[in-house]
Formats: sequence, C-alpha cells, structure tokens
Amino acid sequence: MSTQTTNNKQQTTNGPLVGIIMGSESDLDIMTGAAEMLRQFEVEPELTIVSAHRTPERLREYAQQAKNRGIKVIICGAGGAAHLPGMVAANTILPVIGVPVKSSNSIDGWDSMLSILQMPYGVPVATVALNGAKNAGILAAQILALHDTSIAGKLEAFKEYQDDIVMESVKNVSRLGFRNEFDR
Ligand code: RP5
Repeated sequence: MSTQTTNNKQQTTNGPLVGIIMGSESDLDIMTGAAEMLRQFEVEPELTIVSAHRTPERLREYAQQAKNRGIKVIICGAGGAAHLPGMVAANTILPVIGVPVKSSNSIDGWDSMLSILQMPYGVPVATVALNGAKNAGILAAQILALHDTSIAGKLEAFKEYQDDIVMESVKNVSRLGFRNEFDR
C-alpha cells in the first residue's frame, strides 16, 4: 500500500483538510488545478459546487460548518460577479483563498478579479491570479505545512524541482550563443 493511499485513507477517516468549492460546474476545468496540486502534496481535498447567487443557503451552511468538519482552508473559485469567496469569508474564520475564473459570463476577467480582490476591511480573501487555481492549491498546502512536516517536506522538494527546471532552461538558452557573464 502506497504512502499516498495510506494518507488519503487517513484523511477520509478524519475528514478533508481543504475544501474546494466553485460557483458552477463550468468552473470545474480551471478549479481541478487546485485539487491536482494538492494531490501532488498528498493532500486529498473535497470538491463541490456552491453558488453564492443560486444556492445562498448552501453557501451559508458550507461556510459555517467547515471549521467543525475539520477543514483548515477553503478555496473558492467563481467568475463574473464572483461573490462566492467573499461571502464564504463573511461566514467563517477559516482562511479563504479566492480564484477569479474567466468564465462564460466574464466581460474580460477583470470583473471576476475585482469582485474577489476588493474586499472591505475585516473580511480578507487571499486572491490568486486569474484562473490561478494551481497556485491556490499550493498556497493551501503551504498553510497546512505550518503544522505538518510531511507536507512541508513535499513543498521543499517542489521548490527544488522548479529550480531544476529553470536551470535546465538556462543550459538550453546558453547553447543558442547568447552572452551570459553571470553563469560563467
Ligand atoms: C459564476 O457564474 C460561476 O462561478 C461561473 O463562473 C459563472 C457562470 O456560471 P454558469 O452560468 O456557467 O453556470 O457564478
């Protein structure tokens, strides 16, 4: 049995640590990025649809019950008039990460960005880039890693991997004959 299976089973028993919610099934293609990243760090999140406008009661219940269900971080993705992250943050003291989605009803993405970013004092939402669900997953893992050395170790390895990828590109570019005194 792999470590991942063991960890996932443990998390199923104890409940998920990260909740990923989105306003519509149409956000799923983007929002699965958050789940994929978390799985890389062997964190199995829960994922479902909660719409601020179409299911306001479900939103309130989700946000208010999350902490007691053992969730530590909530990732919320929405597009257009994207009120989901802000309204979840209004109903919980858990950290909320907002993912602005460039959706079918977005004008150009700025509507989603600003709806999530421009929160009033007292109700913060940590907003990532437009369609930045992968970074939301990494950020959630970083929050969990404050109290979990296993996740912290996987994040360290991920940083090293990114370094390796860039250094491979440095080698590739150097073969093209450009001057680079820095790496001499
Ligand atoms: C938002 O409206 C959703 O988060 C989605 O991004 C957008 C469009 O939703 P659908 O009309 O595709 O269901 O609330």
